[in-house]
Amino acid sequence: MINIVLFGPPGSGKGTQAQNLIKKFNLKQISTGDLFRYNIKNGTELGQLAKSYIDKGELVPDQVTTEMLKDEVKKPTETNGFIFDGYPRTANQAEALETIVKEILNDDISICLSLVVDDEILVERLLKRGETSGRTDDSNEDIIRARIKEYYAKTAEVAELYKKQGKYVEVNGVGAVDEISEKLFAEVEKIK
Ligand code: B4P
Repeated sequence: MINIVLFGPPGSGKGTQAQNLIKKFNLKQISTGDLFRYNIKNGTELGQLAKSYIDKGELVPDQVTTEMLKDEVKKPTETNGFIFDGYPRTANQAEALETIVKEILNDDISICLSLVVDDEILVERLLKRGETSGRTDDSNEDIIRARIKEYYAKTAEVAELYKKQGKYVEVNGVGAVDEISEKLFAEVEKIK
């Protein structure tokens, strides 16, 4: 199996690149952001809780996020592996993911692909998406900047963990979507 952690700041293109990676390698994507948005849309208890954090640009508490992810990994599926998109975002989530992948899939994380994009480009991309997406967390520059700040405060440390394991690969996330995908494909081919 190929189990990919797709990593990077908000708006770095994780969701966009996950779409190309799943097609290329026949993987299943699990996006915690998408799962939260699905729950918010359907007015579930989990959605209401998540919304109160997402609307402020904060991370949803680890325990809630990890339980939701675990339920998704447990669902039976025919796949060559998983793309974890937007998870882990804290050191605690990274440890939890290791256990989940070992206990449920009897496997390991293969690689952490990290998309590197300058902060000002992130703000520009997210404001542009906010014009059409209806996403409350993309509607205002202060919330976008809060998300980027939260990323540096809590999420950047996840990179250290994968670096120690020799699984961390940085890819420039600026440029045409397909060109970035080709660079990601090449990194996955190396570990296949
Ligand atoms: P996510 O849904 O994960 O969203 P994201 O970080 O905003 O986006 P992503 O990096 O996937 O960017 P995308 O491809 O869409 O998280 C939303 C919120 O949910 C978080 O802030 C947090 O509150 C909560 N959450 C999620 N996971 C959590 C967790 N594990 N723990 C706690 N809380 C969690 O691209 C962005 C834009 O850029 C798009 O408009 C796209 O078209 C554009 N773009 C992409 N690639 C481009 C390129 N190469 N050139 C130009 N534009 C590009």
